Amino acid sequence: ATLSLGIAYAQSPDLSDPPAIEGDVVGDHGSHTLRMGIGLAESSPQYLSVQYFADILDQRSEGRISVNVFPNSQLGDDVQMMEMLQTGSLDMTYPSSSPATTYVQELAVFDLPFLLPTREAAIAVMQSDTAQRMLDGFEGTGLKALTFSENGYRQLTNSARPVESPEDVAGLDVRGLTVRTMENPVHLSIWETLGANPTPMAFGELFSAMEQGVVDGQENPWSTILTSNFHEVQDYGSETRHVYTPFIMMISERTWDRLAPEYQELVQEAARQSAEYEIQLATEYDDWSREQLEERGMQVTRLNDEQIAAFQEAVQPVYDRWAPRIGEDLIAEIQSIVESNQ
Ligand code: TK8
Repeated sequence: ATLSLGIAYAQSPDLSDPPAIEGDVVGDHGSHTLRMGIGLAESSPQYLSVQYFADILDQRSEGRISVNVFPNSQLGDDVQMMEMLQTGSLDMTYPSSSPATTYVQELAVFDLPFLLPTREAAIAVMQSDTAQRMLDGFEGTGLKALTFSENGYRQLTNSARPVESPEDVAGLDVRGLTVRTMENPVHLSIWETLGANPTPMAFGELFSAMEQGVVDGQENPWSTILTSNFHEVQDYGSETRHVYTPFIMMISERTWDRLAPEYQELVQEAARQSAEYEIQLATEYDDWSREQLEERGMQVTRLNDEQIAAFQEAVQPVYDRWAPRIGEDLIAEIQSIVESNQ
């Protein structure tokens, strides 16, 4: 976009091309058009990788399986679209893991703050048997979970003040920040514990809620903040990296059951390949997006180790409260994957 000042901003970082599509063409088992709704914009890693998913299916089925993608939450938010998959009124969606905890409670482990310290560790966890068990946990819900991919490290933005400590969130002489959270109890607990006024809300309603001052802030990865134009309504950002949340690509069980086994295999394989590509794009987008946000006028605070530690300490009650419910064994399992993949 060219602003009136004449500044032309880059629309995306130098992105890797999608890997060449390999593998045989599958047999003719009839034609299918899969409608997929996603929350994010056309410029997001999520959308770009879904295009690759569609290309794989198109090429390897010789055009018999096509995917129509509806971005920008236009068909509904994560919660609504998962319900649409259950009833069969939508074929596919790609929500965050956090609102999907209503189906598979174990997924809430990803909502625990500061659990996954590096992207390498996060990827190892997403590719682990433990993670596969969570995907398998959807069986019988009407949703078939195909793969994890990266939503990413979440960062706090707001329109009220720079934030570099939990005290800045809570506000000492001023009121605590009103922060939109995903529809998930652990996230609610994180922001309550930090002294904010958490307000769970659908992602699709967030921009106008910030624009109208219904909430002061929100938290999402830099790439989402940029590709959703949140900088237009958020002056301050803080690199809190307080939680790493994945996406889960899903297909309606009704749709799945209508696909021939060879088509099912192809869809599963394409989902995995596109997830790998998505993770790569999300990685390429991450720091670049923060820089772009700064260029576009957002005041971004980088937190040093000590400042991060202060947040980590402040949210300890979230662990105390949630660890027993999420499962100490599961948390230990995740921690051991983290330790061997630092
Ligand atoms: C998009 C959502 C979004 C998530 C959120 O459908 O709600 O904040 O991070 O990206 O899944």
